[in-house]
Amino acid sequence: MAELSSLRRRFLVLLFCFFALSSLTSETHALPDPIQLGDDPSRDADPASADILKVSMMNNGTHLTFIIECRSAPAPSSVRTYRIWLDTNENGGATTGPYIGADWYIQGGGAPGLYDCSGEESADTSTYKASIEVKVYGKSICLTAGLSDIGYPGNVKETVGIVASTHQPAAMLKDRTPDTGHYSVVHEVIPELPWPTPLVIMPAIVAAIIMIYRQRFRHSDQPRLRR
Ligand SMILES: [Ca+2]
Ligand SMILES: [Ca+2]
Repeated sequence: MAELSSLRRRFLVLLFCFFALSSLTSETHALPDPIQLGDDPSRDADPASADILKVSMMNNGTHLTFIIECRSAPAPSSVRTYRIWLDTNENGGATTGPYIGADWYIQGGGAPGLYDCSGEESADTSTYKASIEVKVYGKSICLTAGLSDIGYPGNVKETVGIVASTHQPAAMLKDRTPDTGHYSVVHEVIPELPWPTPLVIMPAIVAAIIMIYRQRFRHSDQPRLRR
């Protein structure tokens, strides 16, 4: 009977470890703390859902995520888009648009995706490069693109230029941050959590959990000599 109870507990431990591992895997993919790139004035654009207040970025070593916070919940649609412009190459880049010199833009709304705008006359003639992930949380929209899709690390210069913008209707500029110029992020900041790291960390954490529970069960499985 005691053995059956012990087996049941061990089964529960394995179940717990499975869920802990699942949770860690998804957290590691989402995760690191955002780096705030800058604030933008409130009410310098209408509607509120296209008025940028703040832009941040984070990465997990394989993907870059940009978070654009607006005055009200972002609403990407066929007529309202949210873009992150990246200047990653030393030469060339867009010749028109909110960020002249940008090589890429990541777009939420419209036809979402990563677009190559290097050397294009207009952002509207840019070339679709890869799919992205678009999510809206409260008043923020998160745009996630693969680092390898922008040519990282080989084709990314030492300092990357970044601009966030909103457009409505179609490609007409609504808001831009910063209002002039661009944010700069050093190349070395991009990979914060290189991919092999989770492979080392996760098994170590799971092993620690198993050891702790084994210790506890060993104690509780011992026969009680007295009350
Ligand atoms: Ca604004
Ligand atoms: Ca602005």
